[in-house]
Amino acid sequence: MWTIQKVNTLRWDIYCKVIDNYGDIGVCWRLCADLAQRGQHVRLWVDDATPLRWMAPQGQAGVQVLAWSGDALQRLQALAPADVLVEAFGCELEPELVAHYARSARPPLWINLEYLSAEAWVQRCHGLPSPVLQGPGKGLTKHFFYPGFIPGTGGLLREADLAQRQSEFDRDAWLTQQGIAPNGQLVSLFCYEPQALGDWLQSLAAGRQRTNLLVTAGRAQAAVQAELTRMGAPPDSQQLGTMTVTWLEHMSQRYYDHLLWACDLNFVRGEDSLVRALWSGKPFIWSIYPQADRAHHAKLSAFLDWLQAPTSLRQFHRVWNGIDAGPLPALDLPAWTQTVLAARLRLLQQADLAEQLLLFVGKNR
Ligand code: TRH
Repeated sequence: MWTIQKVNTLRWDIYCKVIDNYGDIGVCWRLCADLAQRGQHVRLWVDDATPLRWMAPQGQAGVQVLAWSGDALQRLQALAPADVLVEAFGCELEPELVAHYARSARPPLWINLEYLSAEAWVQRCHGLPSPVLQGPGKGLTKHFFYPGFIPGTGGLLREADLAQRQSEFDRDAWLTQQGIAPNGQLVSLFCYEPQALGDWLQSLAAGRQRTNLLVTAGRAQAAVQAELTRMGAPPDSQQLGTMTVTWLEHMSQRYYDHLLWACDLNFVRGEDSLVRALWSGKPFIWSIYPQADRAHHAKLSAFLDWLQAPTSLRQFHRVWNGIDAGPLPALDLPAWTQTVLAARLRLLQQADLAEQLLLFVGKNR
């Protein structure tokens, strides 16, 4: 069990660059909101805040969103000095911004928040300091903070009120409110362009069981539409054999959680939705973010090892992620549910990421 230590209210500058997709801003927003809910004052500097319009339309008291643009320095100079500086996912601060922090009477604790991985090296690298030897930040020290699935890593984002929200969730009421028909099994789809998508859609349409496939906005919808066209069906089909297709709009992060909680099976992708799928306790299939050098193969394998995935779940992931050729194995939702619930239990015994970050700052500042 971890010890909860009180940390004073600190001022945080968190920097985020939207590279592609929604993971960078999704994780950063969630972290900012979580810290603010724990009494911290957070400034989120982001180069493109557009996705926050649908991701977090309600905003969050204690979080100020600022444009990370060419004139950021002028704005920064007018603000109270930060206690903690977080560079998310290797987004590099411009030299003049680094110089500003270095000149401060008490420079902030500088943290590099890294991508999530279940690989063994994460535990070794988590928390390591890296003194800055040259340039405008000379004399400062960066600290590497790695999220992770096991003790000795930075943990996963999990808001303090998540379990309560989940226990109060009324699935039927939510589905009615969203206009989603609970036709047969409910499956949510958030993915890139998996090779096996066409075969998967065909098997759902020809299945004995009825499925309502809930396709999230953006790339997942474009990928499904392309496959439907290839199959000779209208791209905006709503019914294909035993498969109903529901085309979703972009929803807020809170509502996306509800979607995961409401479904019998979730397809997720990237980083943040994977974590949310774990918290949902529902069986899921993960599209890992593909990397040119195939580094994601080892990353996926490490995750499936940690998950203690049974053979069918492992094989489904390998085919879904284009590592093995098809066919996709049959779904085994009861077994996969047990796997996810056991994994969630292991995670619940570890401190969450915001808690760990606060402890880390308390210790190193
Ligand atoms: O969008 P992603 O594929 O993000 C990826 C990964 O983070 C990857 O590691 C990174 O390198 C790359 O971006 C640049 O998937 P992810 O991480 O799940 O982020 C999606 C976010 O969008 C998540 O916070 C959930 C949120 N979301 C909504 O808020 N509403 C929605 O309707 C949907 C579908 C998602």
